[in-house]
Amino acid sequence: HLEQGVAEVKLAINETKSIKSESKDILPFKANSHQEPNKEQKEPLKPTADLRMGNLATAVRKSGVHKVLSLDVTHAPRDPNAVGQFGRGVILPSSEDGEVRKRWDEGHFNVYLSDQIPVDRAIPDTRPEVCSQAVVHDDLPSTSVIFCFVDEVWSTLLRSVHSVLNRSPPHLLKEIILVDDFSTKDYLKEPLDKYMSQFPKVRIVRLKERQGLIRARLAGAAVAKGEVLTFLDSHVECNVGWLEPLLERIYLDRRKVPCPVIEVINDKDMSYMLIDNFQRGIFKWPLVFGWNALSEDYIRKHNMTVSDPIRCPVMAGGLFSIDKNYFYELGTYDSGLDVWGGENMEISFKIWMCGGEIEIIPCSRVGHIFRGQNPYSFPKDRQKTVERNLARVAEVWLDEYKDLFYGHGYHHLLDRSVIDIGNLTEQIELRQKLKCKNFKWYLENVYPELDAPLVKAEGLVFNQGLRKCLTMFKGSLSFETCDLNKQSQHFSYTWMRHIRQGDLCIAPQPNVNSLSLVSCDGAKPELRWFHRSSKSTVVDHFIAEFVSHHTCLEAESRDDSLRLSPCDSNNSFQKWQFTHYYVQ
Ligand code: LR7
Ligand code: MN
Repeated sequence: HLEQGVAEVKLAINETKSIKSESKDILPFKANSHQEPNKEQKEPLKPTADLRMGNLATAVRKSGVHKVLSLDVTHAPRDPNAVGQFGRGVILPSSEDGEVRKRWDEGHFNVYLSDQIPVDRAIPDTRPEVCSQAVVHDDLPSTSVIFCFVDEVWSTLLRSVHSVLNRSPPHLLKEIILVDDFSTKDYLKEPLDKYMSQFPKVRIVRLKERQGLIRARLAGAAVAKGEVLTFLDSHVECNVGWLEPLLERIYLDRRKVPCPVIEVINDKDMSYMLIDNFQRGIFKWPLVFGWNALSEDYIRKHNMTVSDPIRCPVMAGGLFSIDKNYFYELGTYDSGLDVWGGENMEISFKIWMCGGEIEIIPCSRVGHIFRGQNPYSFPKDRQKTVERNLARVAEVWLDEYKDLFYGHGYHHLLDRSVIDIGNLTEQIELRQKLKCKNFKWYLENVYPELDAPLVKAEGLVFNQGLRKCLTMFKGSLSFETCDLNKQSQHFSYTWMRHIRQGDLCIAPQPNVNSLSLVSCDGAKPELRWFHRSSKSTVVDHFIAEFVSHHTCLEAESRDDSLRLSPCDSNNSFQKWQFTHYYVQ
């Protein structure tokens, strides 16, 4: 789509002499190499003049293209010998182990070490080589960068902010919005206000009570003035040239939602580690996010190079840009999601199913500290919070596939008298209003690799002892000679672990040792039968777990009826087999 030729990008520079760029040919100013050590280096947490990049340059907006501006004052940093400089890992003497341990829990990473590393340290430019030569449009939209945080560590919060200030073309960075999600730490109050007051582009929004990251991000979005919203976690380091490739994708199509490659800042030695190419965001059941390398086949088939955008079924959640108006058209996040978790699934399904696309942009790279644990407390139980969020997502977006979610260990969430997932009317109406596609479409078009059979097994239910098949006739159960043509012999074994035909499910009646048919209801644990539904096991029991782990479904040879009996691994009348099994 790009026009050829490099148009002028006129940059008006202040007296500040702190830009060092690789692409000197398009930057009409002299780069300063910064070799002299800075006097202030002993106090790494204090800002220096060269960090004040706020109004460094204003570009003339013209419709043309230019090479990605590799703005990076820190390529030649103030103090090349500083701790952790250039993204190097640091091994502290073991005599400091105690200090490291003492401060670890403040952030669940090496806070003691982080505090010694300059807030504007240089990191290696890990982009694929072609990225510095790539061109982007001159008239890209501007962005508001939104960091929400609760009790973030001072040095990592500052490093996040400085990496944005230093490595974003000023004319594209409208503002940085820090949303304080009701932090408890004093240093995040006046000291933070004071520190940030040096940077005209930084605004702080304070929430009056703990909202969680979803509603905190929404509070930031509500006051944002940029054309694009860029969300980042508050312990990141944006790499050289990170912003323009993201904005370029939105410029080309406002329904694209680009994410940077998320690289790793090591939680122990704080080194900046590059990650493998061709990784995409995926999920497995029950909606568990993960990374997955594109297959050789896929790469070959699509002729992909290392710098091509990678389509992602889901995003990790923390780092992405989105056209602000588009974000609102999509109805933002489900604001009923609490604290942490699941919102990445929600926004991903919403984007794909309602006409957008999620991509990872290899030329845009941001380091993130992956922590083993959340370093803040949850207002309610962590596990319950995440489960509830995921159940909301499943109910709104997964259609008939929601059984796969519940069926992977979340059966208990169906009992709404125990778990209140809140009102979903607004979300369901939104999906209708936006005329979003269904989840089947998503699976077929966006994530065909996902294994998502609607039931675990189906077909005839053969009893090994009787050598006959289960039959439902006029509301009762019996056995007949197996016949695939008879619908009365077709059952399925579902993710709810029901033995089901139509809307009827087989229910144990422990008092009379027999079985009945009742209407299926996922919330009723008594309808669940444990059956090893594996393609490799030929026949197996149906254990009525709710009655007892040792009670099994048995065929009665005398009158072709069904009964409950103590499980016996040698009794062939307790062994059953469906025609088809879909689960490994
Ligand atoms: O109540 C809260 N209020 C907040 O403001 C809880 C958190 N937060 C802030 C927090 O300070 C941080 O800046 O929200 C941000 C994200 O929280 P993290 O860093 O504890 O989350 P995470 O990195 O462990 O988890 C990932 O999944 C989350 C699910 O809700 C969010 O989407 C995070 O943004 C997301 N992080 C990433 O995508 C980075 C890469 C991780 C991976 C894979
Ligand atoms: Mn994080």
